[in-house]
Amino acid sequence: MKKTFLCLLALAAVWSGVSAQELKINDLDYFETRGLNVLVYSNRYSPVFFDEKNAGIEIIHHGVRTAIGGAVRLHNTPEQWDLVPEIRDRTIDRATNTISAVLRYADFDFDPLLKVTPQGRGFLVQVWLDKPVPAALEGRAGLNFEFLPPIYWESNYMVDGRPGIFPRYPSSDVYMRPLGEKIQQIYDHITFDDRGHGNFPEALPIAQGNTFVLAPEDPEHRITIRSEAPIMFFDGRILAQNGWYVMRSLLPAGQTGKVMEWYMEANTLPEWTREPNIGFSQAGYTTAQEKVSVIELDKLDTPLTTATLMKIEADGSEVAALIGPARTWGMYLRYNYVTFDFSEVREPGLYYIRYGDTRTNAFPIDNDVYQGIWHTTLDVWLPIQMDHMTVNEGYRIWHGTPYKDDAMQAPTNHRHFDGYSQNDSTDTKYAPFERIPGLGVGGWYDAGDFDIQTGSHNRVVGDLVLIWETFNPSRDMTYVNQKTQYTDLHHPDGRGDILQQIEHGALALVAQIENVGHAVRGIVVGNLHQYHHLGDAGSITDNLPYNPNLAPYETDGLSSGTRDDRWVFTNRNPGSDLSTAAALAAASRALKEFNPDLSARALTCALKLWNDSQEYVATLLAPPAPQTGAAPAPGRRGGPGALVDLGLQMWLATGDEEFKRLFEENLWKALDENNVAETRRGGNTTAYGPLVSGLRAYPHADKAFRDKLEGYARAYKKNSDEINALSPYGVPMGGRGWAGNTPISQWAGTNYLINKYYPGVVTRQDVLQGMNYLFGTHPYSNLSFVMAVGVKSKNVNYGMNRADFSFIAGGVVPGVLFLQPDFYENQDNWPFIWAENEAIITDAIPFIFLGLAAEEMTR
Ligand SMILES: [Ca+2]
Ligand SMILES: [Ca+2]
Repeated sequence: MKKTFLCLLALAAVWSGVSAQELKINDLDYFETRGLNVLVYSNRYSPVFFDEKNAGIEIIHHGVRTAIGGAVRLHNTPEQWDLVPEIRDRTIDRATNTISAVLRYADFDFDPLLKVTPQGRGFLVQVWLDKPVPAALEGRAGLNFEFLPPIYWESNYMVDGRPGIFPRYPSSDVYMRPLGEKIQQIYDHITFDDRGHGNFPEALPIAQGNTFVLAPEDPEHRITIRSEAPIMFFDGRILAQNGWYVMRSLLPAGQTGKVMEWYMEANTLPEWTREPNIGFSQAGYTTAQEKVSVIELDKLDTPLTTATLMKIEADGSEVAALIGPARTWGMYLRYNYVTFDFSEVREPGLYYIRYGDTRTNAFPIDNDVYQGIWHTTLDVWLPIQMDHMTVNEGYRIWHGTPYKDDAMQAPTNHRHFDGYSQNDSTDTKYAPFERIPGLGVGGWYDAGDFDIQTGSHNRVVGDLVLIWETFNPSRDMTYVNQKTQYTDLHHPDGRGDILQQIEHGALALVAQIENVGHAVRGIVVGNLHQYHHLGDAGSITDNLPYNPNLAPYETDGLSSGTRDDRWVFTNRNPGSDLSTAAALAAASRALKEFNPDLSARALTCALKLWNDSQEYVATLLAPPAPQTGAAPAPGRRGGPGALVDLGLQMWLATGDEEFKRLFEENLWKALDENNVAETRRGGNTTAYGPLVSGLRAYPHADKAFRDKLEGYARAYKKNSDEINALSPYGVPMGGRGWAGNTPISQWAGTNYLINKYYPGVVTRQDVLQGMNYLFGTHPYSNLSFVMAVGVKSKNVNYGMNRADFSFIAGGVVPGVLFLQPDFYENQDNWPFIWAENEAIITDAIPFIFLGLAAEEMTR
């Protein structure tokens, strides 16, 4: 075996004569050659979600990120919540063309050094140790690399010359080990439900050898790995559907120095350039609107000087409608951009764009392209997310009624795995694990993980009321029955769907205040083996309240001995109380006639939260403490901004002048404190939240208020323009940690409100530009980010049906995720990257608003 290995090394030395293929560290500190990038810890593991499959040594192969997770790992097939190394140190050494990283597993005092150095046509990955592998990690610590399964589906591999087929679906072997041998997962949570057997599964390799070639038949994706230590091939999907293909070699016991070396070689196509990505709106354009395609080019591609808009007639014949200049925009991150303006084409019809040999799919130009553009999101996506409901569509049940056993008090001093925690107090009258009654009502999944996040619910209810009060949409395509907990799609019931959704959100929030006494952080499953649920949420729990007098898995038909009821994280947060009060005050207005009883209860709850918060409000109103170098007092965190929306919503709900004063005084303070267009970080809506509140007050305000607000609207427009000019897309790009579609929708929606009251300040185009972006004028691809809306949209999203590589129509995905140092990505063959593909409720509602705005503006 060793002899073969040496021969192959000699062969590699011959190939290495092709110097054009050599990887070099570029200005952005990653290895680059034409068609190939190797990133060494440019991206790190998440401190909250751990292994997001965005960290380690990563390979961008012909423009697509196909391999990740190059690291010393402790498992054959690491799951999201298995221990991840910290990165203690990362060194770029240009003199030796080496990037190295010191990894650390603190639990084992284990600090392997990883070194990556180009050699010949490939690169070496080495593991160096000061001390031998700790005894507890012998046979556990290994050099791993993970490969994206769909890239290698329908192709083969070769291990030491023997062929094999990449498994399209996982069915390789596993074996069970006693639980005592399990390396703890994050915070001692556990992903595997052992049903009381005290064991856990571990994957066995599919193949093993010293030379492993992925896809020998496919020059675009062929990768060769050679190692003196055997390389094992595992299918990570056997334990977790979001697992990747794993290549792994175990580190030897009892050795120090260079203990492992892989030679890796990713084949590159000669003179490869990435196919142009012609960005345009998959929803099409109105005849009068601005129409600019943004064409994303490989930086080595020679830009063409023209592009063509082709018109397609009913008989299939084609004619050039416009040959226009492809104007240089320039470099943005890793690509070069040109734009093609075809605004002058106003004749309704079907068109496509041709740029060199690349052509887009056909799309419409017509005056009604935005009419009803929001219907799928309201009619299909949002009702499917309804918690505490059976949701039916035609012949299909999307899910049964989930969480009939909601919910129990979370234990004290508990650190949960999804960002929740409970301190040493419950802040309620309930004991840990005691049932809190009345919570099995209302709310929405959020969204891939089925929890009730109160903060998101506040925003959704507030945004739905904004939609109701701005556009008054009476659309009724959904049957909702709260009494029988049954929702039926495409089944009008004589009641407006927006109001039914506001009611559904208000029911969940009111239930918290009435039964807990204040707003809670959220309601979520307590066991990690429940949390990663895929499919119908109606089966996450047994829907029977927990009964400690029964044994686990035993039931008397009314209760159960399995402690699977969701937990309520109840620590009181006055900032959260205020935003819940604002949402409930807003809901009380919208529901006044629709559901008078719930409307009154919502207002009572809002006033209770307000009255309970006076001490906290005083800290918000106090002048800022002089800077002492210490962290700001926690009470100041929200600043006056926390009172703006609260004051507005309470004023509009009660007519009380006290609230009007509270709103106005804090509005100007908040607008002065915040750079109102500071949206580029993505997800930060508080900065322009006060401006939206100000605009909402416009119809109720006097001339002095309106004139003063106009100044801030102008400042917002100026700042937005500066941010938007940073990219060729003309929108506030974000996307660090979580992709940026929500702030882009909100920015465009805010522009609608400004245009409505101050038409000279922003144009209609500032609204429609948000639509152009969401519908395909964006980096990476030109698919619509609104599932099933537009001619071509994304094929997968991170929803309840993600394991089926499917989507839920009308959902809006987060969009392009920024990966350090220069790569925007939105995978469409792999739904599991949530920061790109998880359609969430707080993204859907701003899109409905924007859709109604575009519909009205172009009617
Ligand atoms: Ca209805
Ligand atoms: Ca239960």
